[in-house]
Amino acid sequence: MRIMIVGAGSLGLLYAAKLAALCEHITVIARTREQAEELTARGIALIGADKEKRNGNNASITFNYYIEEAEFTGSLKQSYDYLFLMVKQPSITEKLVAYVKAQMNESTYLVSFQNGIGHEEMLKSAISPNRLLMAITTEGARREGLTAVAHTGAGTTFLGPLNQEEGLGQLSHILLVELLQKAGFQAEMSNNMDVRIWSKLIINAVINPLTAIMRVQNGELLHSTWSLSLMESLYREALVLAEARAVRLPDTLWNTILDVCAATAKNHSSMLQDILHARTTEIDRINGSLLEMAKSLNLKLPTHQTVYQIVKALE
Ligand code: KPL
Repeated sequence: MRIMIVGAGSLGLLYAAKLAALCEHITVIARTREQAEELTARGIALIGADKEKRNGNNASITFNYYIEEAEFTGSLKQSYDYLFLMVKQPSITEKLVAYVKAQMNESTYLVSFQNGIGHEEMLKSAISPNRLLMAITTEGARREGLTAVAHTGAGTTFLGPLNQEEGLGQLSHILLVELLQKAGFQAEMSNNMDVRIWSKLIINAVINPLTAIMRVQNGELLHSTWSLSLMESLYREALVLAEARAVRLPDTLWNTILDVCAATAKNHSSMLQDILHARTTEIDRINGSLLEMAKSLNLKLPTHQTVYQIVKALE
């Protein structure tokens, strides 16, 4: 299989390192020339649960970079079966979407891995819905420097079409799921990605801002009654909103949130990583999206409003 991964952050490097030995070819697109050159010189080092740093077999990976400022006019040089879009949600700009589109041919599928909601509209306006898959993952990963990534917690990856009507008829994706499983990821096809996206939105809306504000690893949230009660308030407020929008969430979602904290106990959430590196966070697309939806329904989400304002101040 031939895969392009756009985004050389923690998830992009994790997936590239684990898939390298199983794919005919992988191209990783970094944001800067410096990172692409470092990766070309050193390859990706994967730090496993045992904290050992291993330089994998990167022979099948090439590294390149995307210049955000430049108008993209290049044409497709390689053909890919899948293009994994693994940049943070705020980086999905019209220019990036045009770049991504130019890397696809009529048989390439785009798999979009983001937290939050909102980006799917921009993708849908440029990429045919039958070429678009959404992915939701709870894998925990932390980038260390430009070329190393620590796998800080095993999670699950769900993939599926954006529109339920497209169903699971696309048997070809079974090969992708099997490939991910062979690489060591727990992966599944899903035909209710809307529910998965909402569930992940709530998981992130509960875990990410609190870890960013408290500057703690995900597991720490489980160790104090007051962080647990804040988590519960965030969860309950989000549930009221989901109900008002007739989104049917699994009854087990609260336990899933606790399980994600435990499974990624040593992880710095992506929002904490952004705050620590003075980057824009995804708060607008996570708690901010919930607040926008609540406003249009005349609902109040006071705990979300508070964490939103604190994270904005930290940004
Ligand atoms: O998705 C995550 C994130 O950090 O954005 C979790 C699952 C919370 C893992 O840290």
